[in-house]
This record gives sequence, C-alpha cells and structure tokens, in this order.
Amino acid sequence: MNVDKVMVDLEKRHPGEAEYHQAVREVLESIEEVYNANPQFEAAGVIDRIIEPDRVVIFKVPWEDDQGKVHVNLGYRIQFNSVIGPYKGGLRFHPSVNLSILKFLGFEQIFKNSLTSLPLGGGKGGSDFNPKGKSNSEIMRFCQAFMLELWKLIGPSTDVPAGDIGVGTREIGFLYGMYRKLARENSGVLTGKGLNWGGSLIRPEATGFGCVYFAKEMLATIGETFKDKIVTVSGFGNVAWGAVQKVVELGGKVVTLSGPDGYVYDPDGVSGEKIDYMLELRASNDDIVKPYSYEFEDSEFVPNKHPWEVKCDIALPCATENELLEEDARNLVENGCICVCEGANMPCTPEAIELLQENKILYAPGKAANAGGVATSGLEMSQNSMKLNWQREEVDKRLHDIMTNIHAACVEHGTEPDGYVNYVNGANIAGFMKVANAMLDQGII
Ligand code: NDP
Ligand code: 2IT
Repeated sequence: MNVDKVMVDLEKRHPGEAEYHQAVREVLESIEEVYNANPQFEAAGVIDRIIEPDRVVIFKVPWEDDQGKVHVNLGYRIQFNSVIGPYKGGLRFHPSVNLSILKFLGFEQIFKNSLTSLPLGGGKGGSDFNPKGKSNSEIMRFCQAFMLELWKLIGPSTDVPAGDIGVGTREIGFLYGMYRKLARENSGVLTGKGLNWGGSLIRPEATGFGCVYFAKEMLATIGETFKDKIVTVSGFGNVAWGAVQKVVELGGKVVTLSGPDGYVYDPDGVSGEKIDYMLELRASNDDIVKPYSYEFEDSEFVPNKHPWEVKCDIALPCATENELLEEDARNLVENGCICVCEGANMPCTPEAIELLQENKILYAPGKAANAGGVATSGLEMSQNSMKLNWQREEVDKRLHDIMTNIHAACVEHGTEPDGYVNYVNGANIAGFMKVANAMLDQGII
C-alpha cells in the first residue's frame, strides 16, 4: 500500500469530502508499516474494502413545525463495517451534518469499537436538522419522521444507533418510541435509553468519565495525576459534562467551558452547582455558553476565542471536530501543558497533532480516549439481551477496565524507541489489526 496513491484515488472518487479524507489518511499513515509487513492484507484487498462504507442510505425527512409550515431535512445512515459485530454508532443532529462528516465519524467508529474489545461494528448517522430553538413537539415530530425511514435499516443484531451531538436521552426517547411501534418489538435497539425503559446506569456520563480514566492512565506513565492540575475543557454538552465531573472527583480544577461563540473562563473552577448548571444550559434552547458568566460572577465570557489560550496542565477538547488548531497547540505547548486527551471526535487538526507530538506532549486521539461512550452502549446492549440491569458500580468498573485495556493496547502498539507513546499509531494499529484479521477470516464480502 502506498498511502498517497490510495488517497489520490479516494479523493477522486469522493471529491470534496475533506473530513472523511482527513480521517482515512490518519489511519493509513499509522498502519502503513504493519500493513505492508503482512502481504495477506493487500492480497485480500483489505484497504480498498475498509475505506468504503458497506452502504450509505440518504433519505428525506419531512416534518411540520408548530405553525404548520412543512420542512424537509436530510437523514443519513452510514453502515461502514460489520465484520466484528452489528453496525454501531451515534446519530448527530446538527446543521453542519453532511456526508463527509458522517463518513469520517463512521470510519473512526470501526477502529474505536474494535478497541473496546466488544463485538461492535462501525456506523454513524444523523441529519442536518437543527434542534436549537425547536419546541419539544417539533423535536418529537422530527424524530418520529426520521425513524419512519430509519427503522427499516436497524435492529438489535443489525445496526444499533445511539446519541451524538444534538441527540441525547430526549431524542433517543422519541426515536425509540417510534421504532418500537413500527417494529413491534422491545429488544432495545438504540442505546442511551432512559433508565426506566432499558437504559444503562453510567451511559450518560460514560464518554466523559472514560476520557478522564484514559487521561489518568496517560498521566501515570509520567508519574503524574489529576490532583491540583488546571484543566481546560471545550464544549458544554454531554461529553464535557461527564469529563468535568470526573476531573473534579480526581482533584483537578476545570477552568473553561466553551460554545461555538467563545469560551467561559472560571478561575475558581467548575464544580458542584456549576456542573448542575451545565445541564440547564444544555437543556435551554440557547446556543451559547455565555449565560454561565452571568450566573457565576467571577467567571468571564471570552467571545470568538478558543479556550486553548488559557494556561493549563491538561486539555480536554470535548466539543467537535477540528476545534483545536495549530496555533492552539502552540499556545498549549508554550503554556506548559503536559497532556491533551480528546473527548470529542477528531477535535485536533493534523497540524496540531504534529506539533503536540513533536513536543512530546502526551496526546490521545478520540478513537481511543472517547471509546467509553460506545463501550457503555455495548454494556447497555448486553444488559438488554440478558433482560437485567447492572448496578452503577458494576458498569463503572467495566468502563474503567475497558479504558485501562485500551490504554495498554495503545502503549503496546505505539511506544517509540525513545519511550514516547504515539497514541495515534497505537490506537490505529490495535484497532485495525483486529478488524483486518476478521476480514481475512470471513472472505471477500
Ligand atoms: P452535545 O450536543 O451534548 O454537545 C456538543 C457541544 O459542543 C455543545 O455544547 C455544542 O454547542 C458545542 N459545540 C458545537 N460546535 C462547537 C464549536 N465549534 N466550538 C465549541 N463548541 C461547540 O454533544 P456531545 O457532548 O455528545 O458530543 C461532543 C463531541 O463528543 C462530538 O465530537 C461527539 O462526536 C463526541 N462523542 C460523543 C459521544 C457520546 O456518547 N455522546 C461519544 C464519543 C464521542 P452548540 O450545541 O451550541 O452547538
Ligand atoms: O462517537 C461515538 O462514539 C458516539 N457518539 C457514541 C456511539 C454509541 O453507539 O454509543
């Protein structure tokens, strides 16, 4: 395999899908050496088969707003790879959603899900629907219209969607209700369900908790902990919320949160009632994080800037893709940051990653560090199959063990001769090998 050649072909076949190209290139560059050392992969066309989704389904979603006006959004489901288990991955509702973004997310999900050690394939879906400013009834009607198409594609052993940006327990509820009615069964397809109807304890916190468990393992490799560390976090959604809780529990101080319009700096630290307030912010129909600075006097809102200019020991990007740029990485390096651990999917640009790695900063990609969310979705599926619910401690322990094992796999496959752990290579190689070997076992399909 020659990475540049594969990429030229891919870009020709799918022009303009920048995020998808970015995600594929990163994986190919990491695995090039092991791939070429195993000629059986090339003989079975593994790369050509793994970089294209099994299928992409695009459908229209017509729905009526509260004034009776008809709107049409696009709905998508990308079923990328199911060699190690049913397609599994979230649904994103955000106006920026397009084919490129969902293909990058679906592609990353293959390797992330492989790393969890659970039998989960990779997929992703969503819509360019914007939940901001919509009434509860509008959200419900949209979710029902979306499921009217999606239900034909999914099933507990076929494809199991979950949440992502703009899709939380409320949306999963409306989606699940419609699925259950159409499919006439209650086997739990969709994860992130409410606790009274098949959901798992810890699932809401899992991505953020898992990210901090992963960072804890990274810090331990250099004899460090979260205790008394200054932590910058971006986003103020589900992942940020879970991460902030766990950082505080481990003795760190979170000094930023962010939205698309800027960030909040809170020198006293986000904790206690301020974490609860994050839930209110998320539930409100405002698309801004600014109200936090009105609510808590000592904090300040910094418009149109990224939180990465604030001096910190640890940075946890938990908002969205390509939100930590080269200049942000430079700020982090110059300010003495020791660890960047991704709660979001692909938040650091390739240039930012290069700079962090050149400076030997501990850096973990989302496909390893945020795998706790989908792993706990897998645990929700197990509980649904067994028709029982595990206690909080049991789910949390399994999540912790999974994150520790993913960290160990990254160290095993990513340690460089000078001892620096290249977590990008480690995660990509460990995730890829399992999927590629399963593809060999199952023939050309
Ligand atoms: P949420 O919708 O709960 O929150 C997303 C947050 O990011 C919102 O606060 C959103 O604000 C903010 N945001 C969006 N764009 C920007 C931007 N350009 N700059 C700063 N903030 C921004 O989503 P999640 O917390 O679930 O998802 C966050 C990230 O984590 C995504 O990359 C997602 O793919 C990833 N992830 C999620 C998992 C999950 O289980 N939920 C699992 C693994 C990864 P606003 O709404 O105003 O746009
Ligand atoms: O990016 C992700 O891993 C998720 N949004 C969670 C997917 C899931 O199926 O729980």
